[in-house]
Amino acid sequence: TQGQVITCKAAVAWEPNKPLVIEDVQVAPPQAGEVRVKILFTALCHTDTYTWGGKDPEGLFPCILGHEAAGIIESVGEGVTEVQTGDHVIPCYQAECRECKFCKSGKTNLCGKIRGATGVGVMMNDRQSRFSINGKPIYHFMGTSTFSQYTVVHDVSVAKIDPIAPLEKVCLLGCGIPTGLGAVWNTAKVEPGSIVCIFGLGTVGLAVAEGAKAAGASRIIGIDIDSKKFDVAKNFGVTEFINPKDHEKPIQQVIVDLTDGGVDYSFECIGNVSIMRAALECCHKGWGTSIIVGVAASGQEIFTRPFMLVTGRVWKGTAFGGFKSRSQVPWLVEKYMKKEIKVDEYITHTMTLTEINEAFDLMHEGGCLRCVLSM
Ligand code: NAD
Ligand code: AHE
Ligand code: ZN
Repeated sequence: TQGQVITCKAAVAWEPNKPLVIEDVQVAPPQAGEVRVKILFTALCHTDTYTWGGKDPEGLFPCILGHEAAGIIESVGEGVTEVQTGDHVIPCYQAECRECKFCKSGKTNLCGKIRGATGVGVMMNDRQSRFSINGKPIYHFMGTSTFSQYTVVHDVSVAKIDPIAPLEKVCLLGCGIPTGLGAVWNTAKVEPGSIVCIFGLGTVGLAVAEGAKAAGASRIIGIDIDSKKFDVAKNFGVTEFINPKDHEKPIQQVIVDLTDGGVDYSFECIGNVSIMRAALECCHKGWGTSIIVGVAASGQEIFTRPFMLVTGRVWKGTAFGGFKSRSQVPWLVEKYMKKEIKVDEYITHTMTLTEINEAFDLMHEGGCLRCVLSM
C-alpha cells in the first residue's frame, strides 16, 4: 500500500450536530514530513462532541474528528527519520518539533511548527487535505483525525511507544488522562498537603484527582452536578464531594467556608465560563491558583473582579496538561505498564467504529467516562 491511495472506512462529520456517517474515504500517501497511520483504537473525548456540536471556532465541515487514539505506522513520507513503518504510535494533537520558538523556549509544551495548518484542517506541506471522497476533500481535525482506519499526520505529531503496550488501553494517553495528570504536575505543580478542588468529574477531572493524590494533596474536593459521580470519583482520590444543586449559596462561597478561606489549587474541567469564575474565586487569597482545563464554546468569555487577582489569586490554563507530547507520552505509557498510573479504570465502554453515533450518545450519560472504539 506504500505510496498508494488507501480506501478505508471513516466516520465523517458532514455538518455540525448531524449523525456521523461511515464512508469509504480515500487517504492519500504521506508527503514529506508526514506519516500514514493505521488507527487500531480510538476513544471519544468531550472536545470531539464540542467541535461536532458547532461550538469550536476552528471547526470545519465536512471533517473527520477524533484525537485520542493509538495505531501502527503504515508508511512514511520523504525525510521522515524518527519513525518508520511498523512503529506503534499515539497521534498527538499537540505537536513537538523541538526546533520552533515555542519548543526551544523551555516554557511551554505548545509547538508552533504546524499549528497554522492543523487549525484549518489541512497538512502543512501543500495546505491540502489527504482525505477525500470521490475527489471531494474532507478536512482534518486537530492534526489527528483518528475516526478513520487510516490517517495522515505530521511526523512531529506522533509519539513512538513501546510495542508491548496494549493499544486498546493506551489510546487514552492521547488526551484526557495526560491532560488531567499534567494539569496537576506540570501546570499547577501541586505540593504535598495542598487542598485541591476539581469542577467536573469526567475523565479529565478524575485524572486531576489521580494526579493530586499522587502529588500528596491532603484534601481533594470533587464538584459535579451529577451525584452519581462521587462513588467512582473516590477510586481516583476524591475525598469530599459537593453537588452545587444541594446548596443555595454560590459554590465558591460554599468551598471558601469549607476550607478556611479557600483552596490552594482549583481545576475547571467542564468548559463552562461561569464555573471558571467560581473556580478562580474559591481560591485562597494570596496564593490560590486556578487552572482552566475545560474548553469553552465560541464567543464565551471569562469574568471576575480584578481585585481577585490583585489579592494574589492566579489564573492559568493548560493544553494537554503541559506535557511535551513526543517526549513524554512514551514515558506515560511506561508508567502505565509499571502500574503507576491508571488507564483501564477510565474505560467504561467498548464498541466498534460503526457504532460511533451510539458512542457519542453515551457521552451525554453520566455512566460513561471513556468509550474505546475498535476500528
Ligand atoms: P466529561 O463530559 O466527561 O466531563 C464533564 C463533567 O462535568 C461531567 O461529569 C459533568 O457531569 C460535569 N458538569 C457539567 N456541568 C457541570 C456544572 N455546571 N457544574 C459541575 N459539574 C458539571 O468531559 P471530559 O472529557 O472529562 O472533558 C472535560 C473538559 O475538558 C471538556 O471541556 C473538554 O473539552 C476539555 N479538555 C481540555 C483539554 C485541554 O488540553 N485543555 C484536554 C481534554 C479535554
Ligand atoms: N479550537 C478551539 C480550542 C480547542 C482547545 O483549546 N483545544 C485544546 C485541546 S482539547 C483536547 O481535548 C488545546 O490543546 N488547545 C491548544 C491548541 O493549540 O489548540 C478554539 O477555541 O479555537
Ligand atoms: Zn481531548
